[in-house]
Amino acid sequence: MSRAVIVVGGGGHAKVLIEALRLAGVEILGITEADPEKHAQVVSGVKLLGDDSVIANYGAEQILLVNAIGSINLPKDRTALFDKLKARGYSFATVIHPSAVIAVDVSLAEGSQVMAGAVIQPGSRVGRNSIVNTRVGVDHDCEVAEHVHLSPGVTLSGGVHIGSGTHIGAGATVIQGVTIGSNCLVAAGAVVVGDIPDGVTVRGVPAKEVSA
Ligand code: JB2
Repeated sequence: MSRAVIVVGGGGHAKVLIEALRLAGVEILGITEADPEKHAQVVSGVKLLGDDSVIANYGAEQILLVNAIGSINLPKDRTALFDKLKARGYSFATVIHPSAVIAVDVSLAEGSQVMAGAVIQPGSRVGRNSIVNTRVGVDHDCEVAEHVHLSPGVTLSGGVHIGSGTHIGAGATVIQGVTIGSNCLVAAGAVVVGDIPDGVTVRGVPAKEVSA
């Protein structure tokens, strides 16, 4: 990765990303943060530059952005931030922790983030702005769409498809060949053994739909 980056968001996910960026030898110019009360802080040794208006001080060809808005539910804020800054002409860095094990033919789209200890097996693809978080296993021939969050410890068996905007909670397991639609929420620890339509929330072992 050639260009220096600005990390957008100064919370817990920012710390995880900064660690991966540092180990990958990426220059970090600073963090932008929406909460003005945090502007005097330093996060993992990186200074906060101010709010997102600071980004306009840098040309889109000068820097790359890193989306540090995580999610514990549907990643709507993360998605909106990505779309807003893309519309302004900026590009996002793809962040890969050096300890991740990624097969040579795996496709990682713009702004995807692969954290420490993750394993992505041959034939799999990860879409734009998606997070493959700490110790996630993505087995062979999986399709993870854009704006998806695979929380720490998630296991996708072979041939699993995950639709855009879906959040898979920590430690959840999805068995071989299952398709989960867009904007779904899979609760932490769930075991998904059958397909899930768009917009559905499931929890439990085996995972069952949660009525709204
Ligand atoms: O539009 C924004 C914006 N919206 C929220 N622009 C900028 N620059 N910053 C924004 N923020 C800031 O992102 C919030 O003010 C907050 O400081 C930060 C989000 O940090 P927080 O600690 O609330 O969560 P997180 O997104 O870093 O991490 C969540 O998701 C991760 C995947 C947490 O739930 C983590 O525990 C989780 N591992």
